[in-house]
Amino acid sequence: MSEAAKSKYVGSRVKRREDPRLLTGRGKYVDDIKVAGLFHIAFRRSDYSHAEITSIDTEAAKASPGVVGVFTADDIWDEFNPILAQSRMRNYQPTTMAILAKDKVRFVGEAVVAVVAESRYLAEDAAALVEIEYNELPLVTDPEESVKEDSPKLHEQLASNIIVQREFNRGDIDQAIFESAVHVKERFRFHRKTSLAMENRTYMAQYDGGTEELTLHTSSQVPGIVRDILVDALDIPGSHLRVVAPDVGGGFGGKTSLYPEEVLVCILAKKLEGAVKWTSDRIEDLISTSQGFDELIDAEIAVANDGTILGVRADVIGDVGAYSIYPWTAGIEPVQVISFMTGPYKVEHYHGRVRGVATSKPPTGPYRGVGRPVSTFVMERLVDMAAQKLGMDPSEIRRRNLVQHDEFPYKTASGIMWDKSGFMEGLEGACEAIDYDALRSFQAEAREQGRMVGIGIASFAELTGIGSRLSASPGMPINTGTETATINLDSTGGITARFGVTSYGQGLETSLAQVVADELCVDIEKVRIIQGDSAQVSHSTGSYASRGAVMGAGAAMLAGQELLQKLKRVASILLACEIDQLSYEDGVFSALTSDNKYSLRDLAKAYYSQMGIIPAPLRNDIGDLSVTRVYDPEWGTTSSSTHIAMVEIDSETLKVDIKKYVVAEDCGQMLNPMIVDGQVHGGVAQGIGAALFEEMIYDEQGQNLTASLVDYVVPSSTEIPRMDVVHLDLEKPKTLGGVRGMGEGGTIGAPAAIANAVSDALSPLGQQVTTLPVTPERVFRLIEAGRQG
Ligand code: MCN
Ligand code: SMO
Repeated sequence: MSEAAKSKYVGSRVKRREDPRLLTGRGKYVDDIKVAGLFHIAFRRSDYSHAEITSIDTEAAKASPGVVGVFTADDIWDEFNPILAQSRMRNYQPTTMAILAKDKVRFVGEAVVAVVAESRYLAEDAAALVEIEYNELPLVTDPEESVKEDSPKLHEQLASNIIVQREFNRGDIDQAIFESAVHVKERFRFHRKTSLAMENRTYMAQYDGGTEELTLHTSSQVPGIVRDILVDALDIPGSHLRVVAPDVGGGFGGKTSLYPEEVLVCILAKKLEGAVKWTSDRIEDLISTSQGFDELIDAEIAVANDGTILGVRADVIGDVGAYSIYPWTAGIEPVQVISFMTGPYKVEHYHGRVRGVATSKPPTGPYRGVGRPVSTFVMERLVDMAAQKLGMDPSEIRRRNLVQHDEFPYKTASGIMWDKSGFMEGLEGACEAIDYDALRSFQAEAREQGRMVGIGIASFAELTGIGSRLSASPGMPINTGTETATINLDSTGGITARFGVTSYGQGLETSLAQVVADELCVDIEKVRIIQGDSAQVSHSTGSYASRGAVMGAGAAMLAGQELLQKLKRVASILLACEIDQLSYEDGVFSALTSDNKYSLRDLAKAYYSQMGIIPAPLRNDIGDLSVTRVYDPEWGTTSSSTHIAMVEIDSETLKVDIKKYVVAEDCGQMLNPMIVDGQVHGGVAQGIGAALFEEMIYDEQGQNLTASLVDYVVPSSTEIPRMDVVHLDLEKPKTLGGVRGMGEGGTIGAPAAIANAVSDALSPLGQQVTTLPVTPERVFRLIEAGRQG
């Protein structure tokens, strides 16, 4: 909220304006768009994880009813420029994105042949008739094997399977360990996940041969990024390529990358001079959308007698799958694990190393939290294990190590700058809200009765709203540092605000309307928000990395303030008074010197249509009643939070029941507290999934054993507890409006809090959770080990 504007909406629990539309089936998703003469794609995908393609026979498919074309890599090879995610990371080895597999397949589910037909049914029937012969190659499915020098290579042109490497070094970790009173060393594993948006990926491209315009409708979180790369890939000017993300049914990171199918619909629409669509079915989605996490972490912590953390070491192997995703690269997930490993704590000595290794699985990419759910899991487990050895309460060891008030800005061992945020207040706030001491007494009593009750704390910090001084991945091919907002008053008095940041469930359509309405002092119903259309803004990227609120609100404030200045100039002419003699309230200008009034509608009419009223030179000077502004928060800002969970493990079923859950968080100025609550609830729900249920399982052949929602288990409402969310009202950051991002935080804290709670419940048995998800089977094994050991 800029100082000039009154905050009528910002900070209020405004109901989401998109919900009536989305909840009553009136949303318009890509798959809902009706186009005459639309062609449909069905894919033949690879059944093998690593194989040469020795022959493809498409004759029978071509002859099948309704088929308009059957395409292999060779058929489209000349239609696009190679797509390569670049990075400045040392030792990074780029891999070219295959649109259709050429000569070789590298994971089960990789698209090999595209069949285009008059209906999806006919396309599927024909795709079944395609004959592909493969020559199987050595397996590259185990990351620990794949990392070895003598392992078979997935990409023959590369030096090794290690396609990403990075290291951070501060101080002397060996010395810190040597000097420590307590040293904990453990191997952790966080298994692979999928983003699992409700709406599967879906793309529809239309080519108009007359105007040479290409329009892509895509279920993307980042239509601006998609537009920019397609311009390069297809050699088509941006003016002739429109990329639209209409309603999008969730993304959670899985829709932040460019996908082969997205490029392919464009190539085929051009080739066939028509409209071509592909909508993923659930199986395709589970085997081909970028997946999350999947790291193996050897980690150590060195702690002094008084609980001070002396040093941390982490050696990470990330199983990044077969290719680098565009534009983030395969570094996006595993590199963040070591970048954020030391969390919100003061750690003087740190050594972090990561190797992202290629395996025959779908690429990993951003998934809500990106790296930080994993780093937080590891760090928070280490802290708890050290506390246990010291006989110190988990809350106390955190209290002693969190960056304190007067220590901000604090530079972490990996070079991240934490600006002032409520690290301590989060811990204290969560402890207070859950009545921590009472909970510990309750636990002690329950333990006496032989019940497995555990309490887990997780504190973390994240960087949100990052601007031009930081990129999600160093040296990425696409600039993702700024965002644009255009606000205009049209000749009927209509107010339209256009944004590059996109909405796909997280509520920006409402929260940005709140900001615009406040800046222009108008009723929120009067503000129309347009997002997700590359033709509406010159540059956009989209919403990811919890930046939508910071970027969008910042750009809206700048544009809104400037537009108001323009409107004041017009009003002062219309009301024949000086600007400082104007009063402006609820969309109506009045002169302090007379009874005259001008509503925005009358003002717009007068300005645009009643030519005699405004002198021409002034009109030429003021121009359109429209302002476009770009916001760049440069380094972004820190958000922080503490989660506390209490769980009880059922001794019969081994179900982990979450009895209590509290989140205390600092996201600066909330645009909409109801949306923030919802984001925390949803984020924690996904974190609970990651902690207890969700795992993408591949066998050693690289076959996905969880390619349906029967096998890939997500939590339902009955597994998600009631939660208390405490919003800390503290000093605001320097971002415009004092906003910090928060859309991912729930997912960052929950796996760690639950892993700590389950470990605490099992501590009488001397067991620690080191693998997530800690499914009932893993709980069983831990209990068995405890009973035997
Ligand atoms: N918000 C607010 N006040 C703040 C911060 C945020 O009111 N101080 C509101 C925002 O206005 C927005 C929401 O909370 O409506 C999230 O804002 P922000 O943290 O800026 O995150 P983004 O808008 O960039 O959204 C992306 C983020 C990410 S990275 C993932 S992944 C994710 C998430 O949000 N995917 C989601 N939340 C999701 N929620 C839904 N329903 N669906 C997804 O796919
Ligand atoms: S994983 Mo979120 O889209 O940055």
